[in-house]
Amino acid sequence: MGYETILTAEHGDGPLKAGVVTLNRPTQLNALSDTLMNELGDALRRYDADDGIGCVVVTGSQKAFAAGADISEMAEFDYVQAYREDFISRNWEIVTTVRKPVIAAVAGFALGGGCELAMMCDLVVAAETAKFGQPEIRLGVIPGAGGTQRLPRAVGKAKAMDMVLTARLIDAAEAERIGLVSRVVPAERLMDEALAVADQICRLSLPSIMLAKECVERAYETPLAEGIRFERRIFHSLFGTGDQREGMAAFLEKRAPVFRHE
Ligand code: DAK
Repeated sequence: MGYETILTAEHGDGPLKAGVVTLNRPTQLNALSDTLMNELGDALRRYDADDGIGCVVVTGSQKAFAAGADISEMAEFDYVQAYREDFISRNWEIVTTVRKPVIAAVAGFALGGGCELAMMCDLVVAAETAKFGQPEIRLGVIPGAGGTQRLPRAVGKAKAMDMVLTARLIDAAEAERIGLVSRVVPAERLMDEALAVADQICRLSLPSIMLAKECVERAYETPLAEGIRFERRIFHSLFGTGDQREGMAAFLEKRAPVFRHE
């Protein structure tokens, strides 16, 4: 696509493939510049709209998933500029509007906006080398891409306050223990594991995958009774799909299902 700051590729041998986006500003440790976030948003939108794609993997390098928002771009901001340009909301929030699953494959630093970007994804697969943190307080600001909200929801107040108020970095083992990441693997296996998760998702029924994601997201936005009601309506609606018929018939006939994503 002629991107400057990301690479894109497709992976898989089934009818649905995984889109893979690699953040690619190695000399700045993948600092999340405005251009990078525009390009990431563009790639995610394209994959979300592509009928041949079942989910997306976002990754960085072995040294850094992303070392945060680009400090050199922010250093001279004033309040009016940050507000008028709708800094962060304008392009970062696109990540949260993707309806297909987004998997973060994280090695090395995931700091500030990098940690926040990982938290915007649905599932985080981390290398043993991964380090997560919200060090913005050392720059005289605070997390500005959802960190003060998503972190406590993911790991609870005690750990979130520790990370946000002291800038302490946590390693992959602690991140897994407190619920920030889904799986931890040796660094050399990171992409194999992330792509295996992606392949597994791509082989399932896309409508039920997308609706399952929407239901889990609802858990963050609604009281329990409303969330349960939402889930129940979605569950009922899935009996209108061919994939439900196929999935249950295949189970009873002791064969693999062939989902048509309809
Ligand atoms: N931005 C720009 N450049 C960065 C960068 C970043 N976040 N992180 C690293 N780099 C650059 C370094 O400047 C250096 O460039 P050169 O000097 O080679 O030109 C190169 O990447 C390599 O970095 P180091 O030489 O520092 O490498 P080390 O291995 O020694 O250290 C490190 C790695 C990750 C520990 C260190 O680079 C570091 O501490 N980086 C900054 C981490 C950080 O503070 N991240 C949080 C960024 S702030 C908002 C307000 C605030 C925010 C958002 C919104 N609103 C008002 C809405 C804040 C968001 C953030 O994410």
